Amino acid sequence: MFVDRARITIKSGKGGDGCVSFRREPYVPEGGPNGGDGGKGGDVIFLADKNLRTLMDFRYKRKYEAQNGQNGMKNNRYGKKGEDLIIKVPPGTVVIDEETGLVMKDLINHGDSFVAAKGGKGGKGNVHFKSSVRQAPNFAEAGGFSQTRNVILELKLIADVGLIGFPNVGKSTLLSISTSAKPKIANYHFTTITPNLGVVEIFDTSFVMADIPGLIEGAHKGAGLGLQFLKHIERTKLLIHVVDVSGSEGRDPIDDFEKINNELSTFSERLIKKPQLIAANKIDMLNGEDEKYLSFKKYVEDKGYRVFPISALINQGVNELLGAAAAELKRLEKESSSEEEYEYYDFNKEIDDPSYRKIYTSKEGENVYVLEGQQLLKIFNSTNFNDLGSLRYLYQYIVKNGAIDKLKEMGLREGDTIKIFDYEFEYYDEY
Ligand SMILES: Nc1nc2c(ncn2[C@@H]2O[C@H](COP(=O)(O)OP(=O)(O)OP(=O)(O)O)[C@@H](O)[C@H]2O)c(=O)[nH]1
Ligand SMILES: [Mg+2]
Repeated sequence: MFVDRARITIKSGKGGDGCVSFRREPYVPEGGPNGGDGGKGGDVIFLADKNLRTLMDFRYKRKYEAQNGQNGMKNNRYGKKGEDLIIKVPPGTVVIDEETGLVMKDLINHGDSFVAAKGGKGGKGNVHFKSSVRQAPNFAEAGGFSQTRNVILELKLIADVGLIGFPNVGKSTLLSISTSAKPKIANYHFTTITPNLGVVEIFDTSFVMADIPGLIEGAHKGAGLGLQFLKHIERTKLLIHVVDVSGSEGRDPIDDFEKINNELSTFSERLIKKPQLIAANKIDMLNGEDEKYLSFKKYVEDKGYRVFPISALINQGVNELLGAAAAELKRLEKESSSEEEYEYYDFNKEIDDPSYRKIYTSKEGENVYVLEGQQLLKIFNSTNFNDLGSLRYLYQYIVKNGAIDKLKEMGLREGDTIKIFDYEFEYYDEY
């Protein structure tokens, strides 16, 4: 089975919490703080591995979690770092953030990798919060959050040349005669239901050729098997458009040619702009009706394409076609490095410490301001509300981030209420 799309959920590890602890020594009544830091949570990393060819595994396992960081411990011991989770995917896999629909990374080559979900930072132990005025910090920092996201994996075959055409025109036959690939060949439509790849070796060079299921009218809308495979050929550099020029199924070659190109251009602008060589196949079946071929050839050449009369069955004309393909690839290589034009996910927008959202509400003439935010929640969760030092740390964080200034701009006055999650306090200037 060939699986070319999967949806999975990934979750990075939460950071370990910092520890609150104090030295306990005989004859030392008030030992200093010695709570160690929590370990960082593990990252979720995608890695392209050439030993994989499909996304099949992702059908059966859909949840992927990296390890949490261990909490800090007393005696200044660090919590262990959570282990990263490395998810191997075949080269050619595009990783898409489901929520935004944006491409996070295009893992083209073996060894390409990236971090798709960052592990939370380890929280600082209370040993870090000791100061001249705060000898016994009764709080520590909570570990950073884990990140959960749904990602879509899309595998696009990476071939240099794509074979396209109606069903039964001889695409697989051409692949089998040109490479060591052994695709199924039979005299009915949709013999090929998943793409096949083969390596063509010609002269002193080689290239990868992909045979995809036959296209039919409406393929761009999903008719036949077309749609899911059109995107595979988006990545090829060159197309070989195979046409049954003998019209053995009662269709007209010119009409076939136009219909397929029409599907390509409706699917994407880039696809129709790809260079095409035309393989006029099954010439062994012309039975003297050469003008059928000749009128096709003239029509197509007038449109600026090069035509190669071949018989894939009896291996006639195939070398000329493949030689031309190799030469065309060389030329294209010099011309450009065709990078995919995706809109990429912006990792910089992913703010580790989001500033607060400030929601202004008015209740019975009294103003209530609400502070929110991931980082704030983290500090809030670490706060020991019975400890003045801990409260002060929370408050300093708010001031340091300019939240009080912003609220003042919004009209914050003495006596107004500031709400932080389920905690409310009255604001006084001297804080
Ligand atoms: N006479 C003749 N028959 C051919 C030639 N090439 C392919 N065929 C026959 O055409 C039929 C279809 O060939 P395939 O290679 O399976 O065609 P395909 O384009 O891969 O078809 P789908 O996978 O269904 O899209 C088979 O019976 C082949 O033997 C040729 O050059 N001459
Ligand atoms: Mg086939």
